[in-house]
Amino acid sequence: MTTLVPRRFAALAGLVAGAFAVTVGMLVAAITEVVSPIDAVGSEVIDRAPRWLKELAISWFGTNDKLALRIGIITLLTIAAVCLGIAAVRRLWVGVAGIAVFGLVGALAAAHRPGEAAGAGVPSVLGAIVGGAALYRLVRPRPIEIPGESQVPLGWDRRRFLVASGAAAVGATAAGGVAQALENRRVTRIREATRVPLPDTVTTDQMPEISPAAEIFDETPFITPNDDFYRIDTALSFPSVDVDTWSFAIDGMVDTPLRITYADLLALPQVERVVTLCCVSNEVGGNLIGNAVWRGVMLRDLLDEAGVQPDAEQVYSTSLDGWTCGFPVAAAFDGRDAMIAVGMNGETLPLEHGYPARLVVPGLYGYVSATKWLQRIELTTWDKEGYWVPRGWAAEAPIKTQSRIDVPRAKTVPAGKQVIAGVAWAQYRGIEKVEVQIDDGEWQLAMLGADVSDDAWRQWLLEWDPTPGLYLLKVRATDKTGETQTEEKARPAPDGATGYDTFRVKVE
Ligand SMILES: Nc1nc2c(c(=O)[nH]1)N[C@H]1C(S)=C(S)[C@@H](COP(=O)(O)O)O[C@H]1N2
Ligand SMILES: [Mo]
Repeated sequence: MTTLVPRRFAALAGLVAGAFAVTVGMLVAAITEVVSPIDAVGSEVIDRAPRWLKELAISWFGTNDKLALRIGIITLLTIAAVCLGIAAVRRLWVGVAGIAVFGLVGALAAAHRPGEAAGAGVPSVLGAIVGGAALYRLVRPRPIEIPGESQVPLGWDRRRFLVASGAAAVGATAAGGVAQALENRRVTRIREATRVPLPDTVTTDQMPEISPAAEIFDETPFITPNDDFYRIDTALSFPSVDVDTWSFAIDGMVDTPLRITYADLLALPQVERVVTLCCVSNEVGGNLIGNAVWRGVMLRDLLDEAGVQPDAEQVYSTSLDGWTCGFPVAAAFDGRDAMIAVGMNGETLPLEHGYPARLVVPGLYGYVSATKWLQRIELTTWDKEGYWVPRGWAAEAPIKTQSRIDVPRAKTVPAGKQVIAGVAWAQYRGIEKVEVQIDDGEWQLAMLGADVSDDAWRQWLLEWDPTPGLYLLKVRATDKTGETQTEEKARPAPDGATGYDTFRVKVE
């Protein structure tokens, strides 16, 4: 005869065992420097998510979408662990098998990640074994001991249960803490390396002259500081890089495949260019856009050295974490300054933005061109598809002419002299003019900030002296080909949002 663990304690047992499984998996992964089980599953979710879900995640959570994903996974695991704990009371094998299934999913996900070997599945397997053992230990039915005639049957021993679960909880917390500390140490190690300044070897060839006249209002600085620069990528953890061993290849349909180390890259002639980078997921009026001075090597120089074969159609690049994208070979040779960047705004390229090297191609959305943590540049045909293409995004994606209202920012402003201001961009074509419409009035020409580069955005400003009332502000830009941005509203997918940015403001 046996006595069963009460339900709420069973739930606790499931929770503790689940936590133990996950944290031991994380710890083993951190020690062996392979992808953590949670990140592996998270990355698989990202890779498999349909387009509408990705769009929804970005529109709900913006650049916090990864945090939201982690919280989502942990919530699901918590619910599953509680259910497995309760189920294990009546059928112990259900609980243990459930943990095994989660372990298997984690192991398969980890082994499937680009750049990870089959051994990356080991942490999940070990975690599942430890978690399964903990669950077994906690909810295993015990024979009832009847020590003395006059005493109640002991059976399930609450005190013993609480001590065991307490110990498991402490173990899980310790494993999780050490795992996190090791991961932090790994990232700190790479960040330290990014603090090494780049050699002072930029050629003065077309150095960007950023005249003060580019800055005609303060709210949106012409150059976006690195810390404020938007970050979009599929990476849940940063790839491990060591510039002493890192190199990238230029190969595929070339005469001479190249392998270029960090030292090689820094020894090549360095240039600087002001280029505004923009995400295709940027909504009209959105902030997934930033302007920086990129420093690096002209891509065409390296491609010339490799000798691109005439049949090559696509410059297809891969990152250290297995992300891919591609753009037409023509874009590397049509005169635009596509570059392999190693520096950003006077600093070594930050880890978030692709250290040690990334691609920057003026006039193309990031998802087809701007590979961070560069690993390989392959010359190939359009048969190969970049990461986002099979996920419903266009294969070719030139940046659309757009403009944004940044001032006024508040919904209510006092009457009197002030400005309406913002930025406009049409990378590689350049901005010709910006016009503002107030309610149904005439389109008025805005004043433009200095034209630093056709590849960079331009600030614009219109003086305004409103009396109290409600106003609807609209902006539109015209690029140097004479084309005015379309008023037609389109969602970001498949190749970039369109429509006029508007702002409704109350003047008091
Ligand atoms: N390795 C890698 N590079 C990547 C991506 C990615 O997911 N992984 N995302 C691209 C996208 S969609 C954009 S918009 C830009 C954003 O660059 P940033 O994060 O430096 O602003 O990086 C591109 N490069
Ligand atoms: Mo993007």
